[in-house]
Amino acid sequence: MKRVLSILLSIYLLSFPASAATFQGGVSEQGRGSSSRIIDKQTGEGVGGADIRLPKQNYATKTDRNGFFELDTQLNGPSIMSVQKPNYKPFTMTVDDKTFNAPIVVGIEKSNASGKAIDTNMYHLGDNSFSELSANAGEFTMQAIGPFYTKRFTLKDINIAKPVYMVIGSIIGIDTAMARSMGQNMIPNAFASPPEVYFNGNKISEIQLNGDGQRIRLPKNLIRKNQVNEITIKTGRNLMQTAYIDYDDIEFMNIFIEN
Ligand SMILES: [Ca+2]
Repeated sequence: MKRVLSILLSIYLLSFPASAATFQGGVSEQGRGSSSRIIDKQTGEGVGGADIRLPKQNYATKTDRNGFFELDTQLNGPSIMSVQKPNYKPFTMTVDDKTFNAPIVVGIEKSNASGKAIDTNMYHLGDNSFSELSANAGEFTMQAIGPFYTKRFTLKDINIAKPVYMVIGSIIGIDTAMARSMGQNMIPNAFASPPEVYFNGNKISEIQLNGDGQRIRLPKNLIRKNQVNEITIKTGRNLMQTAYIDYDDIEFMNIFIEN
């Protein structure tokens, strides 16, 4: 038995070179395998028949029965890639034209009671007017729904004694001064105020940077257990434009609650 286990372990290690790590639930750790693949984070086995989507490119594909996939589409600038499979937590990550220069390995997790999906759709906030140098450069196929997004949901089966987080799977297009200083956009002389997050009518956070798996703690005193709760995400404005209101055009996808 021990021998079988050690052989299995060697096979596992062989299939993952020492330098390779996997993308872990929203944390953008760079992973490099021999071919792009979706695996089960716990077992390391390929996940077949997973849906892979790039909503901005209006592109969709599926993994083969061993979890391998190829993206046959052009990426101009950052884009959100989603991976969905029944019984697994919806997963998103930000990709760009460099991501697939070498194949990647993405680990997805079985869904459990600690994660609750609120909204797995992709949304574009703003006014469809943006600079080619912004953090969201590239073609928009989605029309903006306006400057804010609101979602109502019931918080059932949560343990208030433990921290409760709202997680945004992926967000792109934020043009704050901080995003610019981090090299996330190249606009030389314009920047925007950060998107604001409201929970049950109270401002609880500002989002300064683009990225995956951003967790925002929901203040305990604001949580309405077993009742309807409401989150609102309001995009920022271009602070250099005073003649008219120019909302920052951002896109986000996959909102869930972690407890
Ligand atoms: Ca705009």
